[in-house]
Amino acid sequence: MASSSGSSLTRREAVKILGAGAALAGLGVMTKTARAQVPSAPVGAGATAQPFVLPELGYAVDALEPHIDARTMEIHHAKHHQAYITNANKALADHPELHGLTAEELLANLGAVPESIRMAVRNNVGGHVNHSFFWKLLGADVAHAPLTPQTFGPPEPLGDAIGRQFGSFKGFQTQFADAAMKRFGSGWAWLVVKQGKLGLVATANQDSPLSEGAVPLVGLDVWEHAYYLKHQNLRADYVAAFWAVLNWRQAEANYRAALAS
Ligand code: MN3
Repeated sequence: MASSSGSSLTRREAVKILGAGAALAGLGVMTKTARAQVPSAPVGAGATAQPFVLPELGYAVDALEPHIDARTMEIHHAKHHQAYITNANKALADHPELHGLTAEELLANLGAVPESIRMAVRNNVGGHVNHSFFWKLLGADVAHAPLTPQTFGPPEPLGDAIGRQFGSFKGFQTQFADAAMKRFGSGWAWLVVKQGKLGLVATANQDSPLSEGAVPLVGLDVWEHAYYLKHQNLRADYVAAFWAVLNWRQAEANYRAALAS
């Protein structure tokens, strides 16, 4: 663990070093691509300290039935997410100079991560952050409510912002589903806020919107491991089911945090 190492830096020190682009040959941090000015990390999804550990789901694995099945949740959380965490910690183990950074800060400053571990950090820290975000966004308390705009429309001010940006809540749902369907292969569909404006993006693999300076508000894992046991090849069915388990209160909290940061 970094905290037991005499050579480890505090988070503040590490951020300062990454931001300053100082002479870091001895630490192995300095790269040609290190940015002169590292922006403060967008942390709308919360800050995750190292070493990374598997967060609790916050609800039973069968809580999202019938929309997302228990076996999928069990494997997705305990196996897939854990694997990202294990591999992320392994990649960072020999880089104590980075241990003071949160997962979100690493993703927001990938260019400053040593090239030898950059892809491992991008994929596995990304996987950890994305899945931690996803579990919180799903809600057992809304799983069995009827699919109506009245019960599922996002609360203000996010609901208002969605209406302004996408014309209507329905319009947003259509465009979000479209982004999720057009993401070829594995990846994620996102509702993000960037410089105060809402937008839709679809990322490949475990790439995070944080790496593009955007803060995720809603995200859907469209890797087959997220839906194949129940929905098989029918991604559209899974995307439709997502609306029944999406916890808009969490999305709203993400939005408020992003606007405040
Ligand atoms: Mn997944």
